[in-house]
Amino acid sequence: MASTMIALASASLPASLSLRNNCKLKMKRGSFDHNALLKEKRNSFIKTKSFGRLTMVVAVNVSRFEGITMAPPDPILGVSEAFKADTNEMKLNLGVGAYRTEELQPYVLNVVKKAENLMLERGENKEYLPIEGLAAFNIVTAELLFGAANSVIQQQRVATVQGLSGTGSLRLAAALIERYFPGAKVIMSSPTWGNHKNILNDAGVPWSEYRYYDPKTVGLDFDGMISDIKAAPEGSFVLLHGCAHNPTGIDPTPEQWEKIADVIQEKNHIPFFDVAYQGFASGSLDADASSVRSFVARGMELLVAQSYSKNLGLYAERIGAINVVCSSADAAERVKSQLKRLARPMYSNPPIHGARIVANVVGNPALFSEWKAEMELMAGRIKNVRQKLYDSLSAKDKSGKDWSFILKQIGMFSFTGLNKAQSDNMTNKWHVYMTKDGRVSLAGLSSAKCEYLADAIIDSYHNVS
Ligand code: PGU
Repeated sequence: MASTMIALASASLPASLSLRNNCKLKMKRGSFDHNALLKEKRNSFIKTKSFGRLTMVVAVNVSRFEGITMAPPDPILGVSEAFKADTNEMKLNLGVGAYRTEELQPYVLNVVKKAENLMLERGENKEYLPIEGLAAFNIVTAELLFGAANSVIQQQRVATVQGLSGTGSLRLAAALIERYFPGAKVIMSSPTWGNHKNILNDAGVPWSEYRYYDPKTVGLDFDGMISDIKAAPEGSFVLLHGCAHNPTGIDPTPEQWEKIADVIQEKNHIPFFDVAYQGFASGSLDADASSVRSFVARGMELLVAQSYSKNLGLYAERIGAINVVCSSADAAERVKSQLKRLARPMYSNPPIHGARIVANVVGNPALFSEWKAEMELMAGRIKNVRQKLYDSLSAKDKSGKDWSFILKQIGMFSFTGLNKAQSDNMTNKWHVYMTKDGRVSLAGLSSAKCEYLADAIIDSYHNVS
């Protein structure tokens, strides 16, 4: 194809490009892709002129990604990046919800190491998993969540698909909602884990919030929650944290859960649980699944996303599952087939390593009981620092402020009530890294650092408005 390139300076280019005047005039004869050209023109990096069958194209030597702006740092994972860059020796990373030892080191559970040794001994292969994931994992994960004797398991009414941890499992659920419940809304607590909104936005699922946290009582706004769930359009999906609500650490009581279930049933809504902390709230796997199980016991259909990031410390293995409880085995089979269909073009099939670890730990009675003991240890360490932080705050703060809300919260986090400016002070002055909503991860705190953290909180609370 004949084509001539002529160097030319263009006066009509954006000012930012004026220094880059090494533009080229491209002349082509015959056919030309006008649609592509029009697209380019819209980006204003290419100018055209037509002379009958001749088209002149001015192609500019700039990045085709020039129009892409810098994304802001992630409000949670971005905190770890900022922490790494800080050279102060007092620095403390209470941003991400990741368990640390008393020495503030990452922790690989002993049962995980044992399971990995077993896997190595067996010399297992690295073939692709089926789209739905490892069969042995899918069985144990549903049993762990609902209880092995639960009728939904016995009657095969659960569609379980291995997901890319909690996030990926939520994303699959969102894709299912978008495809099969078009226009249906997801309602979520205010506040909630920040990524919930991103996940639903990217899946194209509309959402709104229900009241949850009451800053006056630093507790649950139960009446607000109930009336907002009631007011949502019939058939909405109600996103609920199964236990250890993130970021507030405030969970409904068993009686309140029953009332929430009543309203959801009345309004024909569909519960959509996010269970990222089973075993981490109370130290007991069963107690932490009781909200989900009480809804299931009512015969409700529901969705549950699970994660093993925290309770087995498998953060980077990306292991979790989406479970859809259906009213019949037949419906569950169809739902599962569609979840697989959604997963296939997204990531094809999930990773095997974490799935094997979970299957080995949960499926082996000795390792399972060892896991429970280790989890109690982790949950216990967090409870200890929670108590110590409260004690330090109460002893040091002479203002009479009641800090007991810290003891009422459960799970990995404490929602301190510090505002953005106060949280900024925590980081800028005290080198305490935390999310800007006032959340601190107690899983990243040691007993030795409790007093320092208390000083930082008292200073930020009283001296910054
Ligand atoms: N759901 C909730 C409520 C969570 O808190 C988290 C993790 C997840 C799901 C997803 O975790 P996966 O690792 O995908 O299984 N939240 C932590 C971890 C950091 C993050 O934001 O991903 C946190 O610090 O809030």
